[in-house]
Amino acid sequence: MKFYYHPISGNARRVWIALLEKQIPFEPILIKLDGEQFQPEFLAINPFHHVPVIVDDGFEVVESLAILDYLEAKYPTPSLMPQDAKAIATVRMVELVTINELVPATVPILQQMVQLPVAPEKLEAAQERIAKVLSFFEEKLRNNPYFIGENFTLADIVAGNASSFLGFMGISVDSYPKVKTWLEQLMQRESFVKTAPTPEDIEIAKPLVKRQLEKL
Ligand SMILES: N[C@@H](CCC(=O)N[C@@H](CS)C(=O)NCC(=O)O)C(=O)O
Repeated sequence: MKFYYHPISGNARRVWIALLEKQIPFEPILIKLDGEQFQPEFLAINPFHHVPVIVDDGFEVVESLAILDYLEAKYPTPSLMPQDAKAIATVRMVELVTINELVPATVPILQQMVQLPVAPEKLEAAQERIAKVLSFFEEKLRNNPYFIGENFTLADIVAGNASSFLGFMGISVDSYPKVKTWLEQLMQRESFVKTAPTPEDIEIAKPLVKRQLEKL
């Protein structure tokens, strides 16, 4: 299994964590995202020039959520996806709320961090949107260690990965005690520790991130 990634890519990290949790042997291939993603060989695999991609026995999969589903179907043990209807819906809700609400809400905050001009109303709206997501997570976690009770699932990978960067953006989760405890526990998992971007990764990626944020 070939895994195309970049250490600063949150989308790639979801897949990386799942590969480690499932103990699937893989060959990591770093795509530098400094233009390397536009090389014809990579565009032939992913015309959208994004990481992550996996190539398993010649079968190419793009889009992180599709990759997670593929890994779950092909390597079902340990399971990262429940079977029960309500639990499936909860995992999907948490995944999609993360991708469609939380991640876009962080854009103005990141833009400000890299010194791009951002209107104050945009920053305020972003803070409100993030607070709404955190309240949603708080409610869904109830008093459980994970979104699906005692079971660590794709919901924890996707939401945990995105939420783990909030502190870096100066956003505290202290007002959300269940989210705070959940996140603290996740950060201790080997898969999260091993895949966390290092300060050097972040430093090297800053100009790349700035260039991406300028386009948004
Ligand atoms: N929806 C895609 C998004 C992938 C994505 O945006 N990847 C970024 C890194 S986080 C990337 O490769 N950017 C380089 C580019 O767009 O040229 C997924 O979930 O896999």
